Amino acid sequence: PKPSADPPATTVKSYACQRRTPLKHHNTFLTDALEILAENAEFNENEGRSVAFRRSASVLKALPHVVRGMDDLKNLPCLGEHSVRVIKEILEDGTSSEVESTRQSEQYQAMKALTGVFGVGVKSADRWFREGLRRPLDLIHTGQKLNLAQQAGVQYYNDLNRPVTKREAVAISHIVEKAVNAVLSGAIITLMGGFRRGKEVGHDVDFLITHLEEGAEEGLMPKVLNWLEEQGLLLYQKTTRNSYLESKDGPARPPHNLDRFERCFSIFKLEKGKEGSGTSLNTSYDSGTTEGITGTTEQPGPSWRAVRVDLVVSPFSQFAFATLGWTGSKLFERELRRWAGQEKGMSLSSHALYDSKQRYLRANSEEEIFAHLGLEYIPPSERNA
Ligand code: DCP
Ligand code: MG
Repeated sequence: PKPSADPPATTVKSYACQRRTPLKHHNTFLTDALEILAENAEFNENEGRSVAFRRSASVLKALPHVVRGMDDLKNLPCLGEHSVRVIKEILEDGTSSEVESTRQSEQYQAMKALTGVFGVGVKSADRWFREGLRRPLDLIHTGQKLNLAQQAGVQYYNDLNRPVTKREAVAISHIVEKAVNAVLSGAIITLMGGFRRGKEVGHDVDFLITHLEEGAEEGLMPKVLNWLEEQGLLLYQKTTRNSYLESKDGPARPPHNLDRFERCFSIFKLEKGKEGSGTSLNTSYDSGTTEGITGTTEQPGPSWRAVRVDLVVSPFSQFAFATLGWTGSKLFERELRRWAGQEKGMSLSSHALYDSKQRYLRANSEEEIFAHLGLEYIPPSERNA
């Protein structure tokens, strides 16, 4: 330790939505560890603990330098006692015993593997773990009753756990554009989620679809899905109507906006070797095999792979909110809503923003929403909280 002047203290704001968090940062050796503990807390359905670890990790992601000693943590917000203890151990010993024992625990590994099956949540995974199941194939061997999503999840397990590349995301974009354009002209299709934030890989590909003409987007989802099915491009799909009623409902809320948000969880069949060519569509797929919700019993082979794709349709009046809500990261979203509620008495969703007097605040861009919230605009590439 040298007695010279300290480097200027880094000031870090306490809400993730007040900070710039780049994709690549300097402290993955710490954040990976904290995120293991966050994940394990989720497996134990301890949300408070999980969010605490995620917030700690997120603060370290925003630092412009490597954390080398405990002095570097001075004045940082959100670092709870437990996180500080873990960080200290890693700085001193190179690893944290708690993180390592978690990583190696049978429960963590089994929960990770079982929740890694598309359609399997923490509750089912935990029940199966208690029944002695450990791996996805155990679900088959022990004859568990699986819903259609889980059946597809097991069937395409390897593909769905292989990261989707940017190149593949672009290939899927071309397919989605072609599908949407075939059933409605003038629709706007935007890549959301991690890829919008600049990630090179993702666990899925997220799209938001809208149309400048309010109402033109109605009924779009089933038509798009039909088209995709006819082309043999869907391995699985399930559409849910997003219940826009779940939050507190003010009289100012325009009734025609209710129940219009549709989300489709799907699995695409992506032909290999055509990524990025712009002509990923191919009519040589076996015909008539995609009826219903699990279309095919084929296994991915050398010619194609399964890819998780989420499609969301939004009316244009909600497009800015939907864009902000679907860009992520998940923690950034959570922090935006917390900021809105706790600091501004407002209520933010992917549909709308209401002020403290329940008045609807109109917005045509993400920039306007940040302004309504009294926040400096943070571009998508710096929302990797
Ligand atoms: N989202 C959210 N809350 C949810 C689900 C989604 O806020 N319960 C938002 C934020 C996410 C975006 O939707 O960024 C897409 O969700 P993903 O799970 O696909 O997350 P990412 O795209 O960020 O990550 P990945 O690269 O793993 O797909
Ligand atoms: Mg995603």
